[in-house]
Amino acid sequence: MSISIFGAPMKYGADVDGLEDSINSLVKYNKKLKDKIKVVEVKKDDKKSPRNLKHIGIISDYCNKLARIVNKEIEHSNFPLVIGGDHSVALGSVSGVSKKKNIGLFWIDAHGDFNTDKTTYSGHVHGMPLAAIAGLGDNRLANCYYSGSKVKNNNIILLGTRDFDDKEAELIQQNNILNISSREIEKDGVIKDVQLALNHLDSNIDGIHISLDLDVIDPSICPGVSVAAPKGLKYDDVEKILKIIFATGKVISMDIVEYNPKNDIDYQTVDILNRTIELVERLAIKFE
Ligand SMILES: [Mn+2]
Repeated sequence: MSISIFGAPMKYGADVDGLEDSINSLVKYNKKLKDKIKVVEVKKDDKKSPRNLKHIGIISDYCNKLARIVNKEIEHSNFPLVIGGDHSVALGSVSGVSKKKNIGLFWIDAHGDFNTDKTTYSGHVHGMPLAAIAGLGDNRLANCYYSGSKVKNNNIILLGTRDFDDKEAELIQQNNILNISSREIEKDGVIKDVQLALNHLDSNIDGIHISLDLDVIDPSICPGVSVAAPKGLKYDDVEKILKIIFATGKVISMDIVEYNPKNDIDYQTVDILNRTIELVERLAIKFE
């Protein structure tokens, strides 16, 4: 097995500037990554889109393309690692990984990302990918790469959350998604909550995908994200979470998203991103 790292410098899901420079800034910070990362280019969006689904056309095209690329890696038994860009790209990677597979999904994020075109206030698609993965929302998202839901509701775990829209929170409850907040993790400790989450998954899953949004980490140490939310996790906790999940030997793919160099301070966030990539490279090989 080898790791294939892809750069997905998408910004349209967050509809803010800065994310388009994510991969450039990362490889400037760690020049050794330059030859390792294959960038999946984002075209310029010049089409009109509805207010509740901003840039839907370019995002759904991109996710379909990324899904094909990621699926090819899975078929070759490689480990795809997608670096964002905004979190909408995870719809592409999860769609690619989950084709013909029953996967478990860890969505490690300050937010629920469980809005649909009906519940959203902002219209930003990076707040919708997890709902789309569960088969909800606009068809262009819910039917990405292949039609229907990508992961069974009971195999989706939200971890480290603390910031939801009202209707989004309702939708998460209605769909019985296991949601473990950052406050619960602080109270219980990482080991207990991640173990609880692992026990919640089907025992016969074909693999686990981890989608790590850097905004799960406290913004005082990880400010370079698009939508910062206070009272986040310590970086140490994120490392522990990854080590415990990888130790199952079931992790087959991962995303690390939302690094926005425009909001970074003193290279804190790019350093965390770089360290996390190095950790994932070690863990993926150790537990293959
Ligand atoms: Mn997210």
